[in-house]
Formats: sequence, structure tokens, C-alpha cells
Amino acid sequence: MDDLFLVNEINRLKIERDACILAHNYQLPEVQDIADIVGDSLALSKAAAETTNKVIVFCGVKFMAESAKILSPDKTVLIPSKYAGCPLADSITKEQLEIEKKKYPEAEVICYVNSSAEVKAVSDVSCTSSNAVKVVQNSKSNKILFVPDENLAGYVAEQVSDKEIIPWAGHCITHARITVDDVIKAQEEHPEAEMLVHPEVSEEIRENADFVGSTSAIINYAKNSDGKEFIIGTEIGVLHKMKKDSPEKQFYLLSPRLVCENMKMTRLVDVYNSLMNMQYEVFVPENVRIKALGSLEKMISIE
Ligand code: CIZ
Repeated sequence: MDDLFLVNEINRLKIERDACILAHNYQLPEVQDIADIVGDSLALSKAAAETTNKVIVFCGVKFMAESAKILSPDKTVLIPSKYAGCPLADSITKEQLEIEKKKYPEAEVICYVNSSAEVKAVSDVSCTSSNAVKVVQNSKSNKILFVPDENLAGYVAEQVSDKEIIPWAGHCITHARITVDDVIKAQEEHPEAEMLVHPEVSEEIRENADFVGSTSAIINYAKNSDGKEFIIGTEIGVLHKMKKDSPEKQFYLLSPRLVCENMKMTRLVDVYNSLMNMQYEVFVPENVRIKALGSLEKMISIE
């Protein structure tokens, strides 16, 4: 099946199924191009909640599709690749978090959206990389148990000095592939370029950056900047929108290893199969969903 056939079939099936296709900023270019909305997980989950379509095809990884289901329980949420997971989200289980909570009973538990529905259900509030600082600042507690990303926790701790942040030792394996040598090489090769990185990178990478932000923040920064060259320290998928937004600007990936295998599992043919066979439906047990919804809604109310 060639791409043109798949695109035509996906567009036909989308109408037949009353479906809306959502794609994360890290998806393959051809998957982003077929989507109705491209964005970060929060923007996509909000879009999922607002859409009038009966079916949502979530091109991303499992925790993102789960968030869409948590916020839109009456809709059929499909994930085209059932193996698209997130090692960072898998780095903490509900049981591990419950043990950790007992060690710090006075701490508020803030979980990054890159976590399972079960972990969200036992957390006080969720956050994304766009709003983590705001969510922590808003906390009434002086002690925060921040899970599961230690790099995002470290970044937040630098911004909010009046709270103790206790991190969980998880990290994104894709962002962790960036080395200091990558930074030195990129900055030597492109001395005029601004370096924009995601808060999931380690501190030694972050401290060399001109800007730290979520995928959407990085995309917006480059679009609105007068700069002409940018070194990008996050997953390669963001380059597609950046190049489309600003074809006259130059973008250099900080490391050739910034490719998330899980995000790249969803191909056009998987989107087609998803709509054709209504696969793979995402379910969240109702008792978990209700509690996880509390954590997501609290975050949304802070925004
Ligand atoms: O919130 C998201 O979608 C993630 C995982 C990253 C980002 O910065 O957009």
C-alpha cells in the first residue's frame, strides 16, 4: 500500500467512523500531516475532551492515549500501535509510589503526565513540562514528591527555590542520549545558533542552553524568534513543524540519537489499520479513571 492510497483511505475512514486524529509533536512527519491536531499531550487531551467526534485515534504513546480516555470516557479512544509505551512512565509503579509516599507523608505528590493512569490516581496533581513550575509554585506544601522524571524535577527545583523537591530517579532514555560532546560539537559547528532544549535533558546539557521548554514552547520560541539558526535538544519529531513554520530558518538536531523508538512505532499503515479495524481500544478501569481525573483536573484548574 503506498502513502497516497493510505492517506485517501484514512480520510475516507475518518468520516465513516466519525473520528478525529490527534498526533503528538514527536510523531513521524507523515503521521503529523494526516492528523487533525498536532501538539503536546496536554493540548491533545484537551482537544480530545472538546471534540464532538465519537472516535479518537491517538497517535502517540500509551500514557497519552490513557489521558485522553480519562478526560473523555464516553469516546472510543484508539491507539494505532499497541506496543507504543514510555520507559519513563514505566519507571515507577503505583506500588513503588505508595511506598515512597509513606516516607514523606507531609509531601504533596506531583506526577509528570509521563506516568500511568494508576500512578496519576495515587498522585495529588499532574503536571506537564509546560506547566510543572506553575503547578509546584501553586502547591500549599513546602515539600514535593516529584515523579517520575528527575531531570524535570531538577529544572523545577532551580526555578522554585522555596520548596524542597524530592525527585524519583527516572529519566527519558531518548533525552539521556545527549552527551556534553554533542553540545560542544554542535556549538562549534553552529556558533550563531541558539540552543533550545527540553527539561527532560540532564542538568549538564540544560546549563548550556539558551532556552528550556516543552515541545510546544520550543516550537513557538523558534517560530517567534528573530534568530535564524537553532540547535534542538529534544526528539527529532519536533523539527517537522518547526521547518514548516519557518522554512527560511535552519534547525540542527543536537544529537543524531534523539529518536524515540516508541514514538516512531506509529506509521501511516497503523493509522489506517486502526480506523479500519477499530484497534487498539484504550480502557482505564473506572475506579482508577475517577482518581486520575482528579489529578488531571487539578492541573488544568491551575493553568
Ligand atoms: O507533554 C508532552 O507531550 C511531552 C511528553 C513532552 C512535551 O514537552 O510536549
